[in-house]
Amino acid sequence: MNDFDYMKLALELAKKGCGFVSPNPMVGAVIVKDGRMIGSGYHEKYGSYHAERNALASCTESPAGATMYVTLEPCCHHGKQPPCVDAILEAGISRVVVGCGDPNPLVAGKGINILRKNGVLVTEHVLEEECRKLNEVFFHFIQTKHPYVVMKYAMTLDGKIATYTGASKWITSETARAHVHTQRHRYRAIMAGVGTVLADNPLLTCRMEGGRNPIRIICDTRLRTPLDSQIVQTAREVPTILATGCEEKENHLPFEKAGCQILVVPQENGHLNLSILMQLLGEQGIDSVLLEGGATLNWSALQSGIVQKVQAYIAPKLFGGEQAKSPIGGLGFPTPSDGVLLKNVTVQPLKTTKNDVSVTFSNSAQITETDLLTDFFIEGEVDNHVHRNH
Ligand code: AOF
Ligand code: ZN
Repeated sequence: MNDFDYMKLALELAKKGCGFVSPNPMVGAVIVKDGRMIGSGYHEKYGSYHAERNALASCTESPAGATMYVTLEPCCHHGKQPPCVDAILEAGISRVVVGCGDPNPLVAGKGINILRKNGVLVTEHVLEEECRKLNEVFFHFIQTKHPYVVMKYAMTLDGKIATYTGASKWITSETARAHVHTQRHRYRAIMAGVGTVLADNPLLTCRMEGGRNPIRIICDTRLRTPLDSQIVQTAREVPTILATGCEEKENHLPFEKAGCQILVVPQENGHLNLSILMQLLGEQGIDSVLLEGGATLNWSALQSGIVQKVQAYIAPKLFGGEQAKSPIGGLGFPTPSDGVLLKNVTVQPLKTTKNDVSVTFSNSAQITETDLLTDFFIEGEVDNHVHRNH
Protein backbone atom coordinates (compact mmCIF):
# COMPACT_ATOMS: atom_id res chain seq x y z
CA MET A 1 0.00 0.00 0.00
CA ASN A 2 1.40 3.41 -0.97
CA ASP A 3 0.24 7.00 -0.35
CA PHE A 4 -2.27 6.80 -3.21
CA ASP A 5 -3.81 3.57 -1.93
CA TYR A 6 -4.34 5.01 1.55
CA MET A 7 -5.73 8.25 0.12
CA LYS A 8 -8.17 6.16 -1.95
CA LEU A 9 -9.36 4.52 1.28
CA ALA A 10 -9.78 7.96 2.87
CA LEU A 11 -11.78 9.08 -0.19
CA GLU A 12 -14.08 6.09 0.06
CA LEU A 13 -14.69 6.88 3.73
CA ALA A 14 -15.35 10.55 2.97
CA LYS A 15 -18.15 9.57 0.53
CA LYS A 16 -20.09 8.00 3.38
CA GLY A 17 -20.85 11.53 4.60
CA CYS A 18 -22.70 12.30 1.33
CA GLY A 19 -26.06 13.93 2.02
CA PHE A 20 -25.41 14.39 5.75
CA VAL A 21 -22.62 16.97 6.07
CA SER A 22 -23.88 19.84 3.90
CA PRO A 23 -22.85 22.63 3.72
CA ASN A 24 -19.61 21.19 5.11
CA PRO A 25 -17.30 19.16 2.89
CA MET A 26 -17.10 15.37 2.88
CA VAL A 27 -13.80 14.42 4.51
CA GLY A 28 -12.16 11.05 5.22
CA ALA A 29 -9.02 10.18 7.20
CA VAL A 30 -6.88 7.07 7.64
CA ILE A 31 -4.04 6.59 10.17
CA VAL A 32 -1.16 4.28 9.32
CA LYS A 33 1.71 3.11 11.55
CA ASP A 34 4.48 0.71 10.57
CA GLY A 35 2.57 -0.24 7.43
CA ARG A 36 -0.63 -1.07 9.30
CA MET A 37 -3.86 0.89 9.34
CA ILE A 38 -4.53 1.64 13.01
CA GLY A 39 -7.47 4.03 12.67
CA SER A 40 -9.92 5.62 10.25
CA GLY A 41 -12.89 7.92 10.26
CA TYR A 42 -14.91 10.46 8.34
CA HIS A 43 -17.02 13.56 8.87
CA GLU A 44 -20.38 11.88 9.46
CA LYS A 45 -22.80 14.68 10.13
CA TYR A 46 -22.96 18.47 9.91
CA GLY A 47 -21.90 20.03 13.21
CA SER A 48 -20.37 16.83 14.50
CA TYR A 49 -16.73 15.60 14.77
CA HIS A 50 -14.38 16.18 11.86
CA ALA A 51 -12.80 13.23 10.06
CA GLU A 52 -9.43 13.63 11.81
CA ARG A 53 -10.86 13.43 15.34
CA ASN A 54 -13.01 10.43 14.42
CA ALA A 55 -9.96 8.67 12.97
CA LEU A 56 -7.84 9.47 16.05
CA ALA A 57 -10.59 8.26 18.38
CA SER A 58 -10.78 4.95 16.53
CA CYS A 59 -7.05 4.14 16.85
CA THR A 60 -6.33 0.64 18.11
CA GLU A 61 -2.90 1.74 19.37
CA SER A 62 -1.09 5.01 20.08
CA PRO A 63 -1.05 7.23 16.96
CA ALA A 64 2.23 8.84 18.09
CA GLY A 65 4.68 8.75 15.18
CA ALA A 66 1.99 7.59 12.72
CA THR A 67 1.00 9.02 9.31
CA MET A 68 -2.44 10.51 8.76
CA TYR A 69 -3.99 10.52 5.28
CA VAL A 70 -6.73 13.11 4.99
CA THR A 71 -8.68 14.14 1.88
CA LEU A 72 -8.91 17.84 2.87
CA GLU A 73 -6.43 20.14 4.61
CA PRO A 74 -6.99 19.89 8.39
CA CYS A 75 -8.77 22.93 9.80
CA CYS A 76 -7.23 25.40 12.24
CA HIS A 77 -10.26 27.48 13.24
CA HIS A 78 -12.91 27.19 15.92
CA GLY A 79 -16.27 26.48 14.25
CA LYS A 80 -18.80 23.97 15.49
CA GLN A 81 -15.73 21.85 16.19
CA PRO A 82 -12.30 22.73 17.62
CA PRO A 83 -9.29 22.86 15.24
CA CYS A 84 -8.18 19.50 13.83
CA VAL A 85 -4.53 20.65 13.75
CA ASP A 86 -4.61 20.78 17.59
CA ALA A 87 -5.83 17.18 17.77
CA ILE A 88 -3.16 16.05 15.26
CA LEU A 89 -0.35 17.77 17.19
CA GLU A 90 -1.59 16.46 20.56
CA ALA A 91 -1.69 12.92 19.20
CA GLY A 92 1.94 13.16 18.04
CA ILE A 93 1.22 12.35 14.38
CA SER A 94 4.53 12.82 12.58
CA ARG A 95 3.40 12.97 8.94
CA VAL A 96 0.20 14.22 7.31
CA VAL A 97 -0.66 13.44 3.70
CA VAL A 98 -3.25 15.89 2.32
CA GLY A 99 -5.49 15.41 -0.71
CA CYS A 100 -6.40 19.02 -1.41
CA GLY A 101 -6.32 22.41 0.28
CA ASP A 102 -9.35 23.82 2.11
CA PRO A 103 -10.72 26.85 0.20
CA ASN A 104 -12.42 28.13 3.39
CA PRO A 105 -10.68 31.51 3.98
CA LEU A 106 -10.48 30.65 7.70
CA VAL A 107 -8.26 27.68 6.83
CA ALA A 108 -6.79 28.06 3.29
CA GLY A 109 -3.14 27.04 3.71
CA LYS A 110 -3.00 28.03 7.36
CA GLY A 111 -3.79 24.51 8.59
CA ILE A 112 -0.84 23.06 6.66
CA ASN A 113 1.47 25.89 7.79
CA ILE A 114 0.72 25.27 11.45
CA LEU A 115 1.46 21.56 11.06
CA ARG A 116 4.79 22.27 9.31
CA LYS A 117 5.77 24.90 11.88
CA ASN A 118 5.29 22.31 14.56
CA GLY A 119 7.61 19.83 12.86
CA VAL A 120 5.01 17.64 11.15
CA LEU A 121 6.07 16.41 7.71
CA VAL A 122 3.29 17.38 5.25
CA THR A 123 2.85 15.89 1.77
CA GLU A 124 0.29 17.73 -0.37
CA HIS A 125 -1.66 17.13 -3.61
CA VAL A 126 -2.09 13.35 -3.34
CA LEU A 127 -5.11 12.42 -5.56
CA GLU A 128 -5.84 16.15 -5.54
CA GLU A 129 -8.23 16.07 -8.53
CA GLU A 130 -10.36 13.29 -7.02
CA CYS A 131 -10.45 15.05 -3.65
CA ARG A 132 -11.52 18.35 -5.22
CA LYS A 133 -14.12 16.69 -7.43
CA LEU A 134 -15.66 14.98 -4.41
CA ASN A 135 -16.30 18.40 -2.91
CA GLU A 136 -17.18 20.38 -6.04
CA VAL A 137 -20.30 21.63 -4.25
CA PHE A 138 -18.33 22.82 -1.20
CA PHE A 139 -15.67 24.53 -3.33
CA HIS A 140 -18.33 26.35 -5.38
CA PHE A 141 -20.44 27.34 -2.38
CA ILE A 142 -17.65 28.64 -0.18
CA GLN A 143 -16.26 30.72 -3.03
CA THR A 144 -19.49 32.13 -4.52
CA LYS A 145 -21.95 31.83 -1.60
CA HIS A 146 -24.47 30.63 -4.22
CA PRO A 147 -25.68 27.02 -4.37
CA TYR A 148 -24.24 24.58 -6.91
CA VAL A 149 -27.11 23.99 -9.34
CA VAL A 150 -27.57 20.69 -11.16
CA MET A 151 -30.12 20.65 -13.98
CA LYS A 152 -31.62 17.17 -14.27
CA TYR A 153 -34.03 15.80 -16.85
CA ALA A 154 -35.12 12.53 -18.42
CA MET A 155 -35.71 12.33 -22.15
CA THR A 156 -36.03 9.97 -25.06
CA LEU A 157 -33.26 9.47 -27.57
CA ASP A 158 -35.08 11.92 -29.86
CA GLY A 159 -34.93 14.56 -27.14
CA LYS A 160 -38.50 14.55 -25.78
CA ILE A 161 -39.58 14.88 -22.15
CA ALA A 162 -43.21 13.97 -22.91
CA THR A 163 -45.32 12.75 -25.82
CA TYR A 164 -47.35 15.25 -27.84
CA THR A 165 -50.31 14.63 -25.46
CA GLY A 166 -48.13 15.70 -22.51
CA ALA A 167 -47.84 12.16 -21.08
CA SER A 168 -44.46 11.51 -19.46
CA LYS A 169 -44.90 8.51 -17.18
CA TRP A 170 -42.55 6.88 -17.74
CA ILE A 171 -39.70 7.81 -20.00
CA THR A 172 -36.94 5.92 -18.23
CA SER A 173 -36.87 2.56 -16.48
CA GLU A 174 -37.06 1.84 -12.75
CA THR A 175 -33.29 1.68 -12.43
CA ALA A 176 -32.91 5.20 -13.78
CA ARG A 177 -35.74 6.45 -11.59
CA ALA A 178 -34.11 4.88 -8.53
CA HIS A 179 -30.85 6.58 -9.53
CA VAL A 180 -32.63 9.96 -9.40
CA HIS A 181 -33.29 9.34 -5.71
CA THR A 182 -29.55 8.98 -5.03
CA GLN A 183 -29.19 12.48 -6.48
CA ARG A 184 -32.06 13.83 -4.36
CA HIS A 185 -30.13 12.51 -1.36
CA ARG A 186 -26.86 13.95 -2.60
CA TYR A 187 -27.99 17.56 -3.11
CA ARG A 188 -29.39 19.73 -0.32
CA ALA A 189 -32.45 21.05 -2.14
CA ILE A 190 -34.68 20.19 -5.05
CA MET A 191 -36.30 22.87 -7.18
CA ALA A 192 -39.28 22.66 -9.54
CA GLY A 193 -41.70 25.09 -11.13
CA VAL A 194 -45.34 25.51 -10.14
CA GLY A 195 -46.26 24.04 -13.56
CA THR A 196 -44.85 20.70 -12.42
CA VAL A 197 -46.85 20.89 -9.17
CA LEU A 198 -50.07 21.66 -11.08
CA ALA A 199 -49.48 18.93 -13.68
CA ASP A 200 -48.09 16.07 -11.56
CA ASN A 201 -48.79 16.91 -7.90
CA PRO A 202 -45.37 15.46 -7.00
CA LEU A 203 -43.86 14.87 -3.54
CA LEU A 204 -40.25 15.61 -4.55
CA THR A 205 -38.93 13.53 -1.67
CA CYS A 206 -36.05 11.05 -1.56
CA ARG A 207 -37.23 7.48 -1.69
CA MET A 208 -33.79 5.90 -1.29
CA GLU A 209 -33.23 3.55 1.64
CA GLY A 210 -31.40 5.48 4.35
CA GLY A 211 -31.73 8.64 2.27
CA ARG A 212 -32.40 12.19 3.37
CA ASN A 213 -35.14 14.40 1.93
CA PRO A 214 -33.98 17.50 0.09
CA ILE A 215 -35.47 20.89 1.00
CA ARG A 216 -38.19 21.48 -1.60
CA ILE A 217 -38.22 24.78 -3.47
CA ILE A 218 -41.12 25.66 -5.75
CA CYS A 219 -40.71 28.60 -8.12
CA ASP A 220 -44.19 30.05 -8.06
CA THR A 221 -44.19 33.66 -9.29
CA ARG A 222 -47.90 34.27 -8.73
CA LEU A 223 -48.45 31.83 -5.81
CA ARG A 224 -50.60 29.33 -7.69
CA THR A 225 -49.53 26.23 -5.73
CA PRO A 226 -52.75 24.54 -4.53
CA LEU A 227 -53.12 24.39 -0.75
CA ASP A 228 -54.26 20.78 -1.08
CA SER A 229 -51.21 19.76 -3.15
CA GLN A 230 -48.99 17.01 -1.73
CA ILE A 231 -46.14 19.51 -1.40
CA VAL A 232 -48.10 21.85 0.89
CA GLN A 233 -49.79 19.01 2.75
CA THR A 234 -46.43 17.49 3.72
CA ALA A 235 -44.62 20.77 4.44
CA ARG A 236 -44.53 20.06 8.18
CA GLU A 237 -42.46 16.92 7.63
CA VAL A 238 -40.30 18.05 4.71
CA PRO A 239 -38.91 21.60 4.64
CA THR A 240 -40.60 23.49 1.81
CA ILE A 241 -39.89 26.92 0.35
CA LEU A 242 -42.27 28.70 -2.00
CA ALA A 243 -40.28 31.29 -3.95
CA THR A 244 -42.71 33.90 -5.20
CA GLY A 245 -43.08 37.39 -6.58
CA CYS A 246 -46.33 37.82 -4.65
CA GLU A 247 -45.72 40.27 -1.81
CA GLU A 248 -49.19 40.31 -0.21
CA LYS A 249 -48.77 38.97 3.30
CA GLU A 250 -52.38 37.75 3.53
CA ASN A 251 -51.77 35.45 0.55
CA HIS A 252 -48.74 33.99 2.32
CA LEU A 253 -50.56 33.16 5.55
CA PRO A 254 -52.36 29.91 4.58
CA PHE A 255 -49.10 28.50 3.18
CA GLU A 256 -47.14 29.54 6.25
CA LYS A 257 -49.81 27.97 8.48
CA ALA A 258 -49.32 24.74 6.54
CA GLY A 259 -45.58 24.85 7.33
CA CYS A 260 -44.18 26.37 4.13
CA GLN A 261 -41.59 29.13 4.12
CA ILE A 262 -42.44 31.98 1.74
CA LEU A 263 -39.48 33.63 0.07
CA VAL A 264 -40.30 36.83 -1.83
CA VAL A 265 -38.02 37.24 -4.84
CA PRO A 266 -37.87 40.22 -7.24
CA GLN A 267 -39.25 39.57 -10.71
CA GLU A 268 -37.69 40.02 -14.12
CA ASN A 269 -39.78 39.79 -17.33
CA GLY A 270 -42.62 38.11 -15.43
CA HIS A 271 -40.34 35.42 -13.93
CA LEU A 272 -38.47 35.22 -10.65
CA ASN A 273 -34.94 36.60 -10.76
CA LEU A 274 -33.14 33.29 -10.30
CA SER A 275 -29.73 34.82 -9.50
CA ILE A 276 -31.26 36.67 -6.56
CA LEU A 277 -33.12 33.51 -5.53
CA MET A 278 -29.79 31.64 -5.48
CA GLN A 279 -28.28 34.39 -3.34
CA LEU A 280 -31.17 34.13 -0.87
CA LEU A 281 -30.91 30.32 -0.74
CA GLY A 282 -27.16 30.61 -0.19
CA GLU A 283 -27.81 32.91 2.77
CA GLN A 284 -29.88 30.08 4.27
CA GLY A 285 -26.89 27.73 3.98
CA ILE A 286 -28.33 25.80 1.02
CA ASP A 287 -25.20 24.72 -0.84
CA SER A 288 -26.74 22.78 -3.72
CA VAL A 289 -29.94 22.55 -5.75
CA LEU A 290 -31.12 19.71 -7.97
CA LEU A 291 -33.24 21.45 -10.58
CA GLU A 292 -36.06 19.20 -11.73
CA GLY A 293 -37.80 22.00 -13.54
CA GLY A 294 -39.95 21.85 -16.59
CA ALA A 295 -38.76 23.23 -19.93
CA THR A 296 -39.53 26.87 -19.05
CA LEU A 297 -37.72 26.90 -15.71
CA ASN A 298 -34.77 25.05 -17.26
CA TRP A 299 -34.38 27.74 -19.92
CA SER A 300 -34.63 30.55 -17.34
CA ALA A 301 -32.02 28.82 -15.20
CA LEU A 302 -29.62 28.40 -18.12
CA GLN A 303 -30.16 31.97 -19.26
CA SER A 304 -29.52 33.44 -15.85
CA GLY A 305 -26.22 31.57 -15.60
CA ILE A 306 -26.96 29.69 -12.37
CA VAL A 307 -26.43 26.13 -13.69
CA GLN A 308 -23.15 24.33 -12.91
CA LYS A 309 -23.95 20.83 -14.06
CA VAL A 310 -26.37 18.99 -16.34
CA GLN A 311 -27.59 15.45 -15.71
CA ALA A 312 -29.54 13.80 -18.51
CA TYR A 313 -31.22 10.41 -18.26
CA ILE A 314 -31.64 9.15 -21.79
CA ALA A 315 -34.01 6.31 -22.63
CA PRO A 316 -33.57 4.21 -25.78
CA LYS A 317 -37.04 5.28 -26.95
CA LEU A 318 -38.42 7.63 -29.60
CA PHE A 319 -41.58 9.70 -29.06
CA GLY A 320 -41.57 11.89 -32.16
CA GLY A 321 -43.99 14.77 -32.56
CA GLU A 322 -43.30 18.40 -33.31
CA GLN A 323 -45.45 19.46 -30.38
CA ALA A 324 -43.74 17.08 -27.93
CA LYS A 325 -41.62 19.08 -25.49
CA SER A 326 -37.86 18.93 -25.13
CA PRO A 327 -35.97 19.51 -21.84
CA ILE A 328 -35.10 23.14 -22.41
CA GLY A 329 -37.78 25.50 -23.67
CA GLY A 330 -37.85 29.25 -24.02
CA LEU A 331 -36.62 30.91 -27.18
CA GLY A 332 -33.34 28.99 -27.35
CA PHE A 333 -30.03 30.23 -28.69
CA PRO A 334 -30.00 31.66 -32.23
CA THR A 335 -26.70 30.24 -33.48
CA PRO A 336 -24.91 26.98 -32.70
CA SER A 337 -21.87 28.82 -31.39
CA ASP A 338 -24.07 30.48 -28.75
CA GLY A 339 -25.03 27.09 -27.27
CA VAL A 340 -23.96 26.09 -23.77
CA LEU A 341 -20.94 23.78 -23.82
CA LEU A 342 -20.40 20.99 -21.32
CA LYS A 343 -17.03 19.68 -20.15
CA ASN A 344 -15.89 16.60 -18.22
CA VAL A 345 -18.80 14.63 -19.65
CA THR A 346 -19.31 11.07 -18.42
CA VAL A 347 -21.70 8.40 -19.68
CA GLN A 348 -23.01 5.62 -17.48
CA PRO A 349 -25.29 2.84 -18.76
CA LEU A 350 -28.11 2.04 -16.31
CA LYS A 351 -29.26 -1.50 -17.00
CA THR A 352 -32.71 -2.74 -16.02
CA THR A 353 -34.13 -6.23 -16.29
CA LYS A 354 -37.29 -5.81 -18.34
CA ASN A 355 -38.43 -9.39 -18.63
CA ASP A 356 -37.28 -12.81 -17.66
CA VAL A 357 -37.93 -14.93 -20.70
CA SER A 358 -38.03 -18.67 -20.17
CA VAL A 359 -36.71 -20.67 -23.05
CA THR A 360 -37.37 -24.40 -23.25
CA PHE A 361 -35.06 -26.60 -25.28
CA SER A 362 -35.87 -29.97 -26.76
CA ASN A 363 -33.97 -31.75 -24.01
CA SER A 364 -36.48 -30.03 -21.66
CA ALA A 365 -33.77 -28.08 -19.80
CA GLN A 366 -35.10 -24.66 -18.98
CA ILE A 367 -32.91 -21.60 -19.01
CA THR A 368 -33.91 -18.05 -18.25
CA GLU A 369 -32.69 -15.31 -20.51
CA THR A 370 -32.73 -11.79 -19.29
CA ASP A 371 -34.08 -9.10 -21.53
CA LEU A 372 -32.21 -5.89 -20.76
CA LEU A 373 -33.24 -2.28 -21.13
CA THR A 374 -30.46 0.25 -20.99
CA ASP A 375 -30.97 3.89 -20.13
CA PHE A 376 -27.98 6.21 -20.15
CA PHE A 377 -27.01 8.65 -17.44
CA ILE A 378 -24.97 11.49 -18.88
CA GLU A 379 -23.39 14.09 -16.62
CA GLY A 380 -21.34 17.12 -17.59
CA GLU A 381 -20.24 20.42 -16.12
CA VAL A 382 -21.34 23.67 -17.72
CA ASP A 383 -18.30 25.17 -19.42
CA ASN A 384 -19.20 28.36 -21.23
CA HIS A 385 -22.02 30.51 -20.07
CA VAL A 386 -23.44 33.73 -21.41
CA HIS A 387 -25.64 35.95 -19.26
CA ARG A 388 -28.18 36.91 -21.87
CA ASN A 389 -30.44 38.92 -19.60
CA HIS A 390 -27.96 41.70 -19.13
C1 AOF B 1 -11.52 19.28 8.58
N1 AOF B 1 -12.07 18.05 8.70
O1 AOF B 1 -13.78 16.67 8.58
C2 AOF B 1 -14.13 18.88 7.93
C3 AOF B 1 -13.53 20.15 7.75
O2 AOF B 1 -18.13 24.38 11.86
P1 AOF B 1 -17.08 23.30 11.76
O3 AOF B 1 -16.16 23.30 12.96
O4 AOF B 1 -17.65 21.93 11.48
O5 AOF B 1 -16.11 23.69 10.55
C4 AOF B 1 -16.54 23.59 9.21
C5 AOF B 1 -15.41 23.98 8.31
O6 AOF B 1 -14.28 23.12 8.57
C6 AOF B 1 -15.73 23.80 6.84
O7 AOF B 1 -16.20 24.99 6.24
C7 AOF B 1 -14.38 23.40 6.25
O8 AOF B 1 -13.56 24.51 6.04
C8 AOF B 1 -13.79 22.58 7.38
N2 AOF B 1 -14.25 21.18 7.27
N3 AOF B 1 -12.23 20.29 8.07
O9 AOF B 1 -10.36 19.48 8.96
C9 AOF B 1 -13.33 17.81 8.41
N4 AOF B 1 -15.44 18.68 7.64
ZN1 ZN C 1 -11.32 20.09 11.25
